[in-house]
Amino acid sequence: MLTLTDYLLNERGKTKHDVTILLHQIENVSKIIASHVKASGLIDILGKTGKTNTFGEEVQKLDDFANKLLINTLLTGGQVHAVVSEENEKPVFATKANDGDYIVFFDPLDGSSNIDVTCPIGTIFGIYHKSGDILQPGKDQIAAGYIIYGSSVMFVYTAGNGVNGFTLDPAVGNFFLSHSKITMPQDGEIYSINEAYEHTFDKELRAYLQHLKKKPHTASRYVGSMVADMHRTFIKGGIFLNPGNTSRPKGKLRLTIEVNPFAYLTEQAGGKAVGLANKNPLLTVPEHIHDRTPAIIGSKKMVDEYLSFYKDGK
Ligand code: FDP
Repeated sequence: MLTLTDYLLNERGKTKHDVTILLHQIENVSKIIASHVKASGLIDILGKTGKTNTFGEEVQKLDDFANKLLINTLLTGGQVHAVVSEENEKPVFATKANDGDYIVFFDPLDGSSNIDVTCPIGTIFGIYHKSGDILQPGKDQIAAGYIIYGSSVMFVYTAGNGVNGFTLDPAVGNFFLSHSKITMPQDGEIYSINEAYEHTFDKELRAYLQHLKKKPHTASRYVGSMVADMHRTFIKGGIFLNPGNTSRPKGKLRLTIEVNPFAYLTEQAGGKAVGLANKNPLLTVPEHIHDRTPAIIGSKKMVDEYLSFYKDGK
């Protein structure tokens, strides 16, 4: 019975940067968020704040709570130089007294439109060293991960040495190693996309979707919460697509906050991710912290088959 804390301590010293304490702080926050998510149907935290974030999207109370808790914990914990949240227009910096070495990008509660229907939601994070600019390519991530608040709560992360998953035992209050060295199946049978937008996709993607429908055993699954759809993809294999379309040429997902952490985890798990112009999103230097990118992520063979529908892979 190895806890996440045991695991983090065992890993100490094996990587160039020591993010043990920082990951432990994220773990602690995630337990508190998890307890609030579980209670959200019972207490009067459910519902909307009535506010919109800087991008005009509705902010829900639980998002607000998770966001403030993460920001306050990380900025006062002595490990972090700056945080970049999906809910904040600009980075927030630690005071001189609390200044640390790391920059953490996070989405405090991804898939928030699923909160009030009790579907899985999650927290996503990506960690960089402050020696670079705030805007670093995803390949420079030191660690990345997500916490899924579903039928179980799981903490899944990589620090460049494989992907490991820990499941929360709510009675004990500890995450225990349950999914050691997660490997994404090389091929899969599930595609995950919001097909309501099919008429807005390019002809290559529409042809690929028609091809999938003709393949035996192919199934479609779309929760509409990236963490849940990607978690299934890690475990069962498949392909997750949030492509550009005529109304949103760069898609909906944020490069730094959502796509890069999952692209790094996917690479570590033996899968494949492509973004804008079907290139590896981890190589893109972001121009803005809230840049969007198309994201096609999943089992290597499925992503390669998707790419074969594009001339020159574009
Ligand atoms: P949400 O808006 O509910 O927070 O980027 C956010 C996200 O959810 C992802 O988790 C999810 O994959 C995507 O949006 C769903 O987008 P569509 O509703 O356009 O399918």
